[in-house]
Amino acid sequence: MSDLLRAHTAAHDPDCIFCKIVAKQIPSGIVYEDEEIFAFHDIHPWAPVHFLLIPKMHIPSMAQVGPDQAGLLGRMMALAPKLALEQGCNPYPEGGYRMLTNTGREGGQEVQHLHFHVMGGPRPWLRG
Ligand code: IU
Repeated sequence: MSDLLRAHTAAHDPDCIFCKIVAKQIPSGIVYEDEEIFAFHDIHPWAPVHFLLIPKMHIPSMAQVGPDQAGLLGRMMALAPKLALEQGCNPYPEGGYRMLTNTGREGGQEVQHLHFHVMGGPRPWLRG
């Protein structure tokens, strides 16, 4: 782990709502779970399919990510198309999905635990 990430990261932040979701202290619509990755339905979906893909480890945002997290992030990116199809997104290229992450206040980030929005399904959507 990089010094930067160590300085900003604990495995679990007791005050973080997404850490509580990962720990199942707060219920969620679970889409996927393995040792290091968790996915659940967004409570306020913007699209017919809208789930959040997160690391179980408490990483506040992309601003704390460095080369040591490349493997984890790669596994998350590679998982997204599989989960998107399982959740009802139509196949590429007519279907597909949108994946985005907000970073920091000016980037529109509201929850300070790294998360990727995965959205898809027939348009139009609420946003974009
Ligand atoms: P943002 O990128 O930090 O702005 O997105 C946070 C998302 O987390 C937003 O779409 C919320 O609807 C979603 N969310 C959730 O699914 N469950 C929760 O308990 C909370 C937020 I708090």
